[in-house]
Amino acid sequence: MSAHSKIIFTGPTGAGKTTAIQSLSDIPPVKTEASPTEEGVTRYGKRGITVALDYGRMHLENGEKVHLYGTPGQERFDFMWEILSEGALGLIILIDNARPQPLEDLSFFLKAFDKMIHNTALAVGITRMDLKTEPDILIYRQKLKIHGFNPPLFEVDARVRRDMSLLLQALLYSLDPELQA
Ligand SMILES: Nc1nc2c(ncn2[C@@H]2O[C@H](COP(=O)(O)OP(=O)(O)OP(=O)(O)O)[C@@H](O)[C@H]2O)c(=O)[nH]1
Ligand SMILES: [Mg+2]
Repeated sequence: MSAHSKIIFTGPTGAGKTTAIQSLSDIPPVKTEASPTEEGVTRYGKRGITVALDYGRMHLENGEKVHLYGTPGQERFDFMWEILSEGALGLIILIDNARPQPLEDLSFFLKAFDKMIHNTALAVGITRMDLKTEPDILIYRQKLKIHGFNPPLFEVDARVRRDMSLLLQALLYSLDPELQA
C-alpha cells in the first residue's frame, strides 16, 4: 500500500460520513458544511450538510497514513463524487437505516460508484439501526449479492470510533492483510 492511501466515504445525506471521519481522524477534520434545511433538522437534529468534502487522517500501526475523504450525500453536489474518487484505494458506503428506502439508497450508491468499485475495495456500514431495525443485515447481504458484491458489511454507529475503526479495518484487510488500523 502506498503512503498516500485514500479511502472514500459515501452514502446518502445524514448517513454519517462527516461524523465517521470525525470519529476516526487523528487530526481535526476539514469540513465544508452548509446549514441544513428545516426537514433535515427535523430528521437529524442540528447538523451541517457537506457541500464539497470532508477530510481526515489516520495513522496505522505500521506508521503509514490513511487519508479519509467524505463526499457530500446530496445529489445536487454529485459533481464532487468523481473528483474525490480519483486515485482512491477503497470505498466505504454508509447507509442510514432510518431513511424511507435504505435498500434503494444502497443500489443507488453502488451504481453511482460502479466504475470505482471495480478497481477498489468496498465495505458497507449500516448506521442508525438503533432508530429503525428493519431491514436487517441479512437483507442488505442479499441485496449486495444481487449486485454481485460480497463486501465486509457491519451495523455501525458513526459516532462510535470503535465501530468505524472495525469497518475501516475490514476494508484495509481486504486490500492488504498486514495492515492494522
Ligand atoms: N441515532 C444514531 N445517530 C447516528 C448514528 N450514526 C450517525 N448518527 C447521527 O446522524 C447524523 C449524521 O450526520 P452527518 O455525519 O453530518 O451525515 P453525512 O452523511 O455527512 O450527511 P451529508 O453531509 O448531508 O451527506 C449525525 O447527527 C450523527 O450524530 C447512529 O448509528 N445512530
Ligand atoms: Mg457530511
